[in-house]
Amino acid sequence: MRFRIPIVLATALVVLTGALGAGSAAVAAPATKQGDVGTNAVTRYWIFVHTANIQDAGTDATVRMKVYGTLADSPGYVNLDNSADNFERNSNDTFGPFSWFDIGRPDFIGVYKGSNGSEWYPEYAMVYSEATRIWYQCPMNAYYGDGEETRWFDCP
Ligand SMILES: [Ca+2]
Ligand SMILES: [Ca+2]
Repeated sequence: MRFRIPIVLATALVVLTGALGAGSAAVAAPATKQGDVGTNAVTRYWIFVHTANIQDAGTDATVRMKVYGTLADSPGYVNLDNSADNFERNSNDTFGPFSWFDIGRPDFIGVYKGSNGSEWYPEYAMVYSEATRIWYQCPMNAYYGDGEETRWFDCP
């Protein structure tokens, strides 16, 4: 009799621990939140950038973008480059397709500019989802200097 209570308590603890473990596993299982590349169906995305039509707006620097969605994020910063001379004054550059796990609705973007080119003045970016067939608008109107810099913009 004298060992019965501790054994019951130990059993209760094991059950409780098991329940807690199962609970956190259930919460963690759907990897569909910001900070994650997600596990949903793969969708193709396109990225469009308009560089402003003002003096010295263009650059030859490296530009990379990360898209933060309501369900997940793009897998890191993707390099924005194609065969054209990109990010010149008043230019429209389209990049893609990029195959990512569904990020949901684009919430905001992070845009990196390298120091290997002059200043840059992008006016806006758009992210297109082939799943929803919507161009999501991300106003920028930002001035990047000669140096390396990352800035973030809402896609309201
Ligand atoms: Ca250029
Ligand atoms: Ca290029």
